[in-house]
Amino acid sequence: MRSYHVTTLNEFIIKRQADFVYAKGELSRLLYSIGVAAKIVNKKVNKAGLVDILGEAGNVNIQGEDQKKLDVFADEQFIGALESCGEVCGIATEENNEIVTFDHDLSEGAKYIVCMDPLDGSSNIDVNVSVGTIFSIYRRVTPRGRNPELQDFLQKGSKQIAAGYVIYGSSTMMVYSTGKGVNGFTLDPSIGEFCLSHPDIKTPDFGTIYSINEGNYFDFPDGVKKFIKFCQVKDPTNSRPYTSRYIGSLVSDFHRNLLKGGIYLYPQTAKAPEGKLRLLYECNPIAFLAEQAGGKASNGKTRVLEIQPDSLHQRIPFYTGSKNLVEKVEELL
Ligand code: AHM
Ligand code: MG
Repeated sequence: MRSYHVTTLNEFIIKRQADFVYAKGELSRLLYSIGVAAKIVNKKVNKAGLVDILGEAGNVNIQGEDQKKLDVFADEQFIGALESCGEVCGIATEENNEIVTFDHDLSEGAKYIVCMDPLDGSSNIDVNVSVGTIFSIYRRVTPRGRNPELQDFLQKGSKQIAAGYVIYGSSTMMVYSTGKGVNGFTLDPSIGEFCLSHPDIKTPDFGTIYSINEGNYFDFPDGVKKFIKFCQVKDPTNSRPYTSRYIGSLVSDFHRNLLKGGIYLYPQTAKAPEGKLRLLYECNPIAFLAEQAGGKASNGKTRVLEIQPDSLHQRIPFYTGSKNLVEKVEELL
């Protein structure tokens, strides 16, 4: 008789705890809480297409409760989960202008802070396109036992302890790294568990997909325009190895390119002179995963993980994915 065993996210987190000599389970509990909140958000995202039937966001539903916009709902879920897990002393999210600090007894002495985009690409929900949650975990730098400060959040990406994303797609996945490779878990809805489906993800060194909003072409720096032409022109063997794919949902575009090999580009534009994507909770965690999978992430000049942040919602130009393509963009820029 054959026996099948799936490794659940929770089992995996606990097994991996042993990789860290003095680990006391704090990070494990934190990651576990993110997994639980992700399942709750997933349930809500899956029902998003029913809002026209059950009531629009901003309206009052049949039970008399206010319907919340999904990004606000996701923000509240993750903040609530991280606050009650007791391992986090504060969080910065796309939905909050300032840092949110947890100053009750439970979080007293917690050593981690989290930066998060609770529901990235949420403008795509109306048309049933995959969206995602992106998270980044740091150890605080100010002393424990009091409220965290801005400087705890303005750390270089290279200081991340862990980072990951959840993709709410044709299936829901959580992909994360604690700095020892990248692993992906697919949610099995029948048992309500994330199961290890993509162990030790490595991205191809030579990618062929490029993902960029070409509608902004005339605003792009010359180097990016040259890069697009480089991808479009046939090579000496008269074939065209590169192909363009752009969903407009960072987690989905990055996830596809991570598995298949490619580059995601969001340069500065006239509308977004600093770039569009946020360093703390979009670029840094994605860059951490890209590097852990053998890829690269750059702002065109500098390794993303080496950039010293100066504000919570700072934006940067962002190029990430397979080595051959990120190096090519850097060369042309
Ligand atoms: P958001 O944080 O407001 O959702 O914006 C981020 C999203 C990314 O997911 C996506 O890659 C990018 O914005 C798409 O931007 P554009 O529509 O300009 O191509
Ligand atoms: Mg976002």
